[in-house]
Amino acid sequence: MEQTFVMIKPDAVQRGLVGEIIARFEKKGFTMRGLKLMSVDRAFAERHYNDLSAKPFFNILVEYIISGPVVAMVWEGKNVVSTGRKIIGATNPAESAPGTIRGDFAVEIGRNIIHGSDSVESARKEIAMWFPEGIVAWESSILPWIYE
Ligand code: DAT
Ligand code: MG
Repeated sequence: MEQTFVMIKPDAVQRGLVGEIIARFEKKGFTMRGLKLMSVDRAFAERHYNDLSAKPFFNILVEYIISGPVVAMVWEGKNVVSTGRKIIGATNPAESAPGTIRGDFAVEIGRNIIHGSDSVESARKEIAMWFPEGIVAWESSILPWIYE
């Protein structure tokens, strides 16, 4: 089963949106395999966003991610990487559709409240980096009601 890494950013933690965001993935039918509140340091945030290091907004982005605690999660399910990105919505909340997390709760690109892996390969790398201790092995008992 596919897995993705999702991070609730510091603005959403401050705004009390953690429960709402988790509920969207839960109610969809995905399985939570990892969950922790943590603060990350600059070097860690820079490594997470390594692919964007040449972008002019890189430093602002890193400052944002280290500005408060974040919630790191692993979600599992069929096509969870691409479906998770759809649940999250477009990068710029000005273009995120209503009904998506960013479309419903965010206004600006620099406060877009959530991260989700963009491919199965990035998910693998991000899960290894954010959950070096491993994720939780369990099987949801409702899977036969989600999958035919
Ligand atoms: P996403 O988070 O949708 O995967 P991304 O990986 O391209 O988007 O960029 C990572 C984050 O960087 C994004 O959530 C917000 C910020 N960002 C992206 N493009 C930006 C831009 N043009 N100006 C300011 N911040 C930007
Ligand atoms: Mg990205």
